[in-house]
Amino acid sequence: MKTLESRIGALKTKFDESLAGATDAGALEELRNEFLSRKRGRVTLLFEELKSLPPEEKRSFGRLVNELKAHVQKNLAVSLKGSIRIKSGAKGKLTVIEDDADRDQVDLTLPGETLPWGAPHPVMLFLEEIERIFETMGFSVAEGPEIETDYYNFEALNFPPHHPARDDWDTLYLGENLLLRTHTSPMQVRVMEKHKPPIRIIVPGKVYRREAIDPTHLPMFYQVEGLLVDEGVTFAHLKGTLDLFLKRLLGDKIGTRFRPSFFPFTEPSAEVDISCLICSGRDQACPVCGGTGWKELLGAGMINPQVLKNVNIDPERYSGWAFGLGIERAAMFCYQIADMRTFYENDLRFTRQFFLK
Ligand code: FA5
Repeated sequence: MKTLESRIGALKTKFDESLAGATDAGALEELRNEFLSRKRGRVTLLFEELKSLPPEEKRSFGRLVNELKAHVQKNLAVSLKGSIRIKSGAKGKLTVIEDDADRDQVDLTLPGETLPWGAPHPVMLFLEEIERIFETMGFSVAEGPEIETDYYNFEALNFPPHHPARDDWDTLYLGENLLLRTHTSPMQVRVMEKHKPPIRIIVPGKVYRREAIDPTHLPMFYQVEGLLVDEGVTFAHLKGTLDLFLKRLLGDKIGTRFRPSFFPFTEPSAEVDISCLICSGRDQACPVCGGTGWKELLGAGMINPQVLKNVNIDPERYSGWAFGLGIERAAMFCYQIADMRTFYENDLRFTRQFFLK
């Protein structure tokens, strides 16, 4: 056993010395053959010897031969991989030793690899534009949780349990009390709970709904909530602000229309339509406006006094308005896209063409 051990030790030393002297890929290949070739390799022959040993020696001898084999393989692999090895010569002169891994060598004269540029998603670019417009009007930007409680999403906004208006805002429930928010309006309550008037804020974010998907409806989309509370605030302020905002966002030619509507948390309530920029009312079969020439873009209204009471703001002294705008819906018109689903198909040919006007 001792002689076998010393033979293996000697072979390892020989291998290490030969490896240190191997200066090119040819020499490394020769070394590999000498030790590992299937017929006459030194390691292969040791395995042959193994067969004739008594069982008790086989185990310990086998382990040593396997260790030697692993040592040879590992060190040969490392040397072959090294793209360029630089050796210090006798007079300290550096020489570059080439091996067969030519493909790994660095050619400094070649142009570098170009990495693809990342860019914000068009919906995000559009959202930033909306934020900029409201910031110039003195609004600040806040964000809120996408997982909401029943209280903030519904109850504090005047939707008691079993209120039929809840049906329009069906969503995924996470347990009994938590749900994926169906609009950004819960943030009206959260903001008014924390801050006393004057309040002037917008809240962008994702919302979720049980929805039949079509060119203007998605089950997950972005909204921006707007909220203004102060003394002496009227519907005229709401109308003027939204009209100015929509013209700045979509251009002066845009037509706006306020239709009476119902939301439990605003009174009076309105839905705001803009003139259809896809067909300008000329296509009876327009997939966006259905030939009416108008498309709903947002819901709005004066904050219901009951909601103000819910957050301990005196409705005799203060009044306010709020609105909730669909971002993808507005972006469709801004970019003249006939189908909202295109935003989320991740087709780079589509997303790459966006830049703001
Ligand atoms: C609301 O969500 C109210 N929270 C808006 C509101 C806020 C009213 C403050 C009063 C005061 P509505 O469900 O209509 O309302 O949605 C608002 C806007 O979101 C719509 O006008 C539309 O632009 C967009 N929207 C609604 N459903 C979808 C959908 N499934 N896919 C894409 N956009 C949608």
